[in-house]
Amino acid sequence: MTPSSPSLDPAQCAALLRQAKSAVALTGAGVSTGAGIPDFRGPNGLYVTRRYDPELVFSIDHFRKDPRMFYEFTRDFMGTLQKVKPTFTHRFLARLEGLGMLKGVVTQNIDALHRYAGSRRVVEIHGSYWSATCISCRGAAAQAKSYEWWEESIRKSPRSPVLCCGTCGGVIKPDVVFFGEAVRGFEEAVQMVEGCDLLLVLGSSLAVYPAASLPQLTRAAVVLVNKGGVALAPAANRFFVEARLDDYFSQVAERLGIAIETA
Ligand code: CNA
Repeated sequence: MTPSSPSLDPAQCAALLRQAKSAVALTGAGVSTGAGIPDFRGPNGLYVTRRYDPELVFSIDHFRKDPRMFYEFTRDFMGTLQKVKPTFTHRFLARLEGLGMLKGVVTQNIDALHRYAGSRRVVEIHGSYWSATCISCRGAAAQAKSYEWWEESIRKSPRSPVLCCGTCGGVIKPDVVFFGEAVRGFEEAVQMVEGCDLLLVLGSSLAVYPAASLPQLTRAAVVLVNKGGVALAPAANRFFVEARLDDYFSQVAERLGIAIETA
């Protein structure tokens, strides 16, 4: 990952977690690949397979002109999401929070798997499919609150998968943050990171701003666990661990004596 920078073995990570009073996790797409959801920049990521072009799919300008590509992506994505379960790492983070060892999770992910795993304080800075709004009248699409709703609604209208507002006929857009839109809950995310005494940065290339700026806001220990490169310069408080998340955190959990039920 960053060869010249220090790493941290699972026992050392467990020791940091034991000492921490206000640990926080910042997660990216890599935390969900173990559940079968491709990331953007890993070997099966959208930037590599090019099945969908993420910059078009998640472009707000393109969506306003023609939302069909986004809806085709959403139909496939919902098909995948219905089958997935939170990974070991999602469940481990929820358990840490339950034990009072983690203050909460800031996530760039839109898959809501932290919620499914039982995490209570989750700041989804790139939004999620949990709610949706009409781009014309700004009315909330009240029923949009589960993968099942999206999957079923799109399946019911196979000829034109684009969902429209019951009030004005405008296009419904999930409250996922697109390229060109402002992130959500960023103030809370900044407060959490500034107030933490340990930051876990998990499964993120840190290529997307402003999320990528968060680890720079703290002098507390920052443990980055990722397969592949991370765009953060080495520093005395930063530990770079090149590992698969579920493998690494199952060892950390073992050192902490925390048993996580298998899904
Ligand atoms: P990214 O840029 O794709 O980085 C993910 C990183 O995780 C890559 O460096 C991978 O090599 C690494 N990785 C993949 N699997 C593992 C694993 N099992 N263990 C350790 N490391 C692994 O994604 P970021 O989150 O950094 O980029 C932010 C984008 C991606 C946000 O806008 C997200 O909304 C968007 N995204 C989200 C999802 C999701 O919700 N699951 C999926 C794909 C993209």
